[in-house]
Amino acid sequence: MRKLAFVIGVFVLMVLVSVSVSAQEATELYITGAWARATVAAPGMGGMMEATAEATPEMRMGHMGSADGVSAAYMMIENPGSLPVRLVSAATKAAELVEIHEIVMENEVMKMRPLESGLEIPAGGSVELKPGGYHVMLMELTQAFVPGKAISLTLTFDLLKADGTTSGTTQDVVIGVPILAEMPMATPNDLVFINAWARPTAAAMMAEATPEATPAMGGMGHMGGAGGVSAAYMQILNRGAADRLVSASTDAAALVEIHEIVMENEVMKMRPLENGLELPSGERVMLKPGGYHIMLMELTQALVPGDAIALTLTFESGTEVLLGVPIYDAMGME
Ligand SMILES: [Cu+2]
Repeated sequence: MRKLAFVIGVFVLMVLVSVSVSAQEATELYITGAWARATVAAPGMGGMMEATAEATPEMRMGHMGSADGVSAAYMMIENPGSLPVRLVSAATKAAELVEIHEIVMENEVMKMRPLESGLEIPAGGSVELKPGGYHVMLMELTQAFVPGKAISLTLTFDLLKADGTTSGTTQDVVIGVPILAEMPMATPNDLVFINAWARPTAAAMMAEATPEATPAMGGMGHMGGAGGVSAAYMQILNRGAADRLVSASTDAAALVEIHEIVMENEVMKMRPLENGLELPSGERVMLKPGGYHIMLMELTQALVPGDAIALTLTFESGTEVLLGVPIYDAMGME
């Protein structure tokens, strides 16, 4: 009898453990207001920015303007989950060296240093990365950071147990980070964009084409480099009043429309949403392959995995959001 109770006990324990693991796998973070500082002036203006006038403390300390260049990325990270997480590292192909930094005062001198154990975001809490504080330091840049462009940034989080110790599991979150010449105005974060991604246009990706990319769909078989088509997907969580996504634009595509896919006489068709995409208050709307999507047509450049595009979303309320959208194939990740 005691042995049976033990076996049942072990079984119950295993079930509990597996439940907690799957709960951790479902960890979802809300990352809003991401941006990175430009290292050059806007196109056409020419030359390097005046480092002293424009750079954030991080960049001045990092010898901005030197040949290899530095920048920093900022954002708000919210953790709506029931367990804490810790941002332990970040990576991007736009920089060889990426560190999570903090800025501290030592003997009245501002210094920045790597966060040895990462940056913890408590359960139900949030942490803001901003100029003069926590930041993702981008060093040994592999490209100029041009205003209006965006970079793809992979954030690696250690999933923690309730007591703050590691669960041994990490989770990568890929975000797009738009590049700005100066710190943006604080914007309301009623709208949260989760898991945004845009389809690569490389030929190798055609095998996984979805309806949006199928030649049968309005003859849009031009997946490929410039002049081709792609689509952006994301989840939009509206924590504010009811609103509508009415338009989108990016310098990566000459023509951008908000589409839906419908069945007409047993034929799948996509068409523009005449009145935009409704975003009911308190709800989450999914843009995904085979459903709502932001159609990118007349591409001005190939969309290469590991890069990102800057997408401006305009809402009926007048809100405008500049969102970085990383280019990668998320098809196998749902
Ligand atoms: Cu479409």
